[in-house]
Amino acid sequence: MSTAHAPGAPFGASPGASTGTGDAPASTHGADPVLLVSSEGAVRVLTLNRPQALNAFTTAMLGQLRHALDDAAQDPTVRAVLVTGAGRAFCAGQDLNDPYIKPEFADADASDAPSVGSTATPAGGQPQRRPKPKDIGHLLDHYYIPLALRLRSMPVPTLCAVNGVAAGAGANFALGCDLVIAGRSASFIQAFSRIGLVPDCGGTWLLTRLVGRARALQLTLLGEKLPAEQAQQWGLIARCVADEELASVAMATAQQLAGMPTKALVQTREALDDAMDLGLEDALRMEARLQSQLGYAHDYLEGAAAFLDKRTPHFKDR
Ligand code: LHQ
Repeated sequence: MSTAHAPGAPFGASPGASTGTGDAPASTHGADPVLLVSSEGAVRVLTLNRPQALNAFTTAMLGQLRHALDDAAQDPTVRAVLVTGAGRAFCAGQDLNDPYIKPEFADADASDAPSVGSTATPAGGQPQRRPKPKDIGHLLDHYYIPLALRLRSMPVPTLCAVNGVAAGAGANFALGCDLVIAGRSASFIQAFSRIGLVPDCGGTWLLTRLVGRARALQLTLLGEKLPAEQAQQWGLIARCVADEELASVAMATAQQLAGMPTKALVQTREALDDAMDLGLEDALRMEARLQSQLGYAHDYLEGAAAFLDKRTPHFKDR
């Protein structure tokens, strides 16, 4: 796959090898593609590409992201996935302008919904704007839940290079990746409470596990910006690096993951997640069951043999 550089994309993303603007697999028709897809060796790179709106998720982008993850999952040549954003942001969360969720407005007497904006009676007899509410949970059911589950069940390790602000669902999508590396100027904002919503895209599950209840509440209730450096100190993310080093460190880490025993890495992710809900004895038995299975696999036999032979192992299971 092409690795030609696209403007604003930190990795070798090629619009020609990317998805288009519809909720569909790869297409190059129409306007600028909202998701760029490229490969560097066994690393598949997905770049959110709506820099003018800080890469806020539209339904088109959400659909394409899921298709791109499906595609990477099914491609035996892919051994790691790296996600990042074009421009100065990683992702500002759900695009609040997307027609899928943006309330339509009706005149005051056309709805019993609450009015928005000023509560003062407008001068000149103009009717107040009243939103016609929509079921925004529908968007979660149809887009965010499948996306978050797809990400968490990837058969290869996933890494997010957070190149700028990550807000709302954008933050939680990033945190759903196996490893998160952020540039020093990046930040994480649980923006939901600012607009009257609860955390989504896995935020309730992820944040409590990653940083504990007190810090999860601090982040989600106040909706304040958490700088990347503090996010690392809190254990929310793996690493914080200089902005100018982000692309190279993230790619080197993704290449490192791609060269490792994929099946063991993925089963490690699953075991760590499952262990949160297990007692010690059940966790010990789960570990034994997984080792039993992996002990028959090529990668363990190769890894152990390579160690004893004092040579570099060549892993190939997926
Ligand atoms: C945006 C957005 C945006 C559209 C910046 N949408 N345009 C799930 C299901 C259902 C419903 C709702 O939500 C969800 C999940 C969620 O993700 S909810 C949370 C949604 N996200 C937010 O509330 C964050 C909104 N954005 C911000 O607070 C700021 O933009 C941040 C703090 C991210 C960045 O601030 P600045 O660096 O000062 O940039 P800016 O605010 O000037 O934004 C630059 C442009 O991007 C601007 O457009 P303009 O045409 O004026 O240049 C913004 O309107 C646009 N933009 N976020 N989510």
